[in-house]
Amino acid sequence: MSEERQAMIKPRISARDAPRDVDPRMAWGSDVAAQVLRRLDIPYIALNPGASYRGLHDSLVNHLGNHAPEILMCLHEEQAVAIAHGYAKATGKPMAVALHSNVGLMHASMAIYNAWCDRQPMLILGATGPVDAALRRPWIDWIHTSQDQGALIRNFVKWDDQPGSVAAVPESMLRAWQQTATAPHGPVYVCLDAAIQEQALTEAVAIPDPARFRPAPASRPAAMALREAAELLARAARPVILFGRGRRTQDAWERRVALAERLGAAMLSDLKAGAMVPTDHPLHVGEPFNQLSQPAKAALQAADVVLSLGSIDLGGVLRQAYGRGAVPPRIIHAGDDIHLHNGWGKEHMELPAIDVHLLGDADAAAAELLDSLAHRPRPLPGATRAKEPQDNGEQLNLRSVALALRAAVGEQPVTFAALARAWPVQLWPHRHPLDYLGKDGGGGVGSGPGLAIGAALALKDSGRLTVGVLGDGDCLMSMNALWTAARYRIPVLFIVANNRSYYNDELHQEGVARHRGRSPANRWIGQSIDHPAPDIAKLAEAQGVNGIGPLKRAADLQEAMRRAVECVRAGAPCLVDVHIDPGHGRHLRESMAERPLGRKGA
Ligand SMILES: Cc1ncc(C[n+]2csc(CCOP(=O)(O)OP(=O)(O)O)c2C)c(N)n1
Ligand SMILES: [Mg+2]
Repeated sequence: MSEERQAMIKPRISARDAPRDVDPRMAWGSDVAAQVLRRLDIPYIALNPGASYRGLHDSLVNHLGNHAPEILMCLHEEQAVAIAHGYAKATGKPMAVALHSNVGLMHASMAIYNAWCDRQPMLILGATGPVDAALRRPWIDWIHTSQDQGALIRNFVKWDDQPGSVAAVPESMLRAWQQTATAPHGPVYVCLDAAIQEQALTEAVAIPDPARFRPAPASRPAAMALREAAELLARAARPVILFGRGRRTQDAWERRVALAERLGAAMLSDLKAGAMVPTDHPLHVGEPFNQLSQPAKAALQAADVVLSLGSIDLGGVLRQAYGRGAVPPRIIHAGDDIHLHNGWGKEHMELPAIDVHLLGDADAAAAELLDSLAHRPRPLPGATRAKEPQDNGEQLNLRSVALALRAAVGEQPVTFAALARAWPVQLWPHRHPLDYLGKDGGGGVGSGPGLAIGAALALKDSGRLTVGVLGDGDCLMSMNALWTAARYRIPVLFIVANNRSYYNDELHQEGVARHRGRSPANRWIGQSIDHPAPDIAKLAEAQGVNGIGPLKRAADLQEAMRRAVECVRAGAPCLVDVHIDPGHGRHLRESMAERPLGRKGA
């Protein structure tokens, strides 16, 4: 690769981290791995250091010059993976992560599980102490070597490998890349033996041109199934489209909307998947759901054909709408997720009855159906647009936080990279594929800060403002992710919906107590994060992130949000800690009261 080509790849995010005296000669085993990363155009590698990959670390710094890829240092491996996850959500592209042998991988495993359940790509490089026992240093190399490291995470990565020689490294990494970048996506793991990394090269190692190992294009569902689906939809009187996982591109967005409009179909979108269609479109029913809303249930109960485009939990949606026993309408499902179901995890969800299976890319299916279906004019139902909200200026809740943020942001587009429970989505409709990136996939609390940082890193030059609305429990679990945002000046706004509680679980305790005829009054014990309430703004400040709060009065919201948005627009991260009253978890509380042992939340 020419010097100009290398310089073109990506701007540095930290000029401070440019090393001196770079050695461009490829002379060590790990130089080969580093060169493959560069040729794959991977812009960043998030890591927490460890001696098991000191060879690779040296190659990234002293051979590549800490550029293309550039190191993003993290204070915990879980954050490194969550950042790569957020980056993938925003771009659809894999970043790299480097993880120390077994212990680093153990720390990272929850975040890998989240990325796996969210079907996001990333290339994870791990390491082990020398496989050859004769090369191990006493003690430390023995506790940091294990027989089959991939086994720790094999159940929730798409592919893993441990190349047995330097010469085998390029193929292993190219295959990993091809696997992670080919749909359906998932993280991949390549474990580099420390001895192989530290081996001096005795002969040139050829690195094949990655252009010849590209991921396959998205797969088009079978023509026969597409015809069958089109026929069903053409005859449908009351079709409903369930939008699940899809591409975050304007093209794909427009085709989804055009398909719904062509069919006059009701649109339902899923909070887990993120923005897939405009949530204030006249055909859109209710708010994006986590659990089905009443209007969504009613639309499904009235439907004669349901088209699922990448639905994450089709079986669960059908169960909620029709119960056991009732006969659901004809079901068409487009998606390729089935290729990842391995039986270890149950993230495939309940098995849905499917009449027409469009096995392949859901957006490709939407495009094909759009081409083959004639326009059938149908009156559009009245818009479910929310009334323009008024802020009475008195209550401090997520609604007033959302209104204050919106006033501060004005016309600038916002990307919500994480949304705390009970965020009033209806006040802030999704109108662009990057408006909301969906949930964390695996329900692993502690994901929010890293996801927001990764998305903000990806979007820093896009003109969008990246916001992570985090629960206090979520934020506190991964507070040290913020240091990375400060260190690399990643412009991200964290808003902490701080109810001083693991409130989701408080509600579970209330439900269980009621079910057992016991006192719900004790629900807060072992759940409340109060007395003392951690000062989250100070925890941010302590790591170099501007911290505002804790805000306890609605009257202070406007000014706080104005300052916060100004700070992020100037290129720096900022956190606003808002002490909200958990009362607006009302929906959840009511439904728990209806079904005391309902499995709400994780
Ligand atoms: C790693 C992990 N630990 C514990 C849980 C169980 N859990 C689910 S939601 C939740 C509460 C999260 O608290 P917070 O982020 O403050 O949100 P809140 O429910 O208060 O809105 C907990 C502890 C989990 N899902 N993941
Ligand atoms: Mg909380």
